[in-house]
Amino acid sequence: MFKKKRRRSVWIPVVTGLIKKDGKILLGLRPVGESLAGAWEFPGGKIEQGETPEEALKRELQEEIAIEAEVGPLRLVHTHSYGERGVLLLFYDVSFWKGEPKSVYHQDLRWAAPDELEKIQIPEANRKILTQLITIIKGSR
Ligand code: DGT
Repeated sequence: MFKKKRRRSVWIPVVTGLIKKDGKILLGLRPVGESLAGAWEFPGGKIEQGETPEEALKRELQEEIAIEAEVGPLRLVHTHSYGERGVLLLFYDVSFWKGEPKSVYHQDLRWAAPDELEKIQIPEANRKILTQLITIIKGSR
C-alpha cells in the first residue's frame, strides 16, 4: 500500500496577547487595507525567524501598542486555514505591563467585556474558539 503524497501545508505561526485589566480585554481594530480589515483582534503578530514565541509577542506588543509586556502563560493553541495557507495561533496571558496602550498600528483600541466578543466583528479564526476564549478571559485575573 502506497501512502498518497500530500502537499506540504504552509503554516504561519502567530502569537497574540490576552491583555486583561479590570475584567476587560484589550482589542485592536485591524486597519483599512490590511487583511481582515474591520475585525477586532487580540494584539500580536507573526513570529520571526530566530525568535521564541514569548520574544515575538513582547516585540509585537511594543511595536503595535507601545507597551513593555510581561508575557504570561500560554493559554490556548488553535489552527485556522485560509485556503492554501494557515495560521497557528498561540494565545498568551498578559497581566502585567509598563506604559499605557496606544494605537500605533491599529485603527483603534478598546477594552471589551468578555461577553461583548459575541457581538462585535472578530477574526473567523477566533470566533471558532470563542467559548474557550471567553472562559479563559473570565477565569483569569
Ligand atoms: P497578513 O496580511 O494575513 O499576512 O497578516 P498581517 O501582516 O496583516 O497581520 P499579522 O502580522 O498581525 O498576522 C497575524 C495573522 O493572524 C493574520 O493573518 C490574522 C491572523 N489572526 C487571527 N486572529 C488573530 C488575532 O486575534 N490577533 C492577531 N494579531 N492576528 C490574528
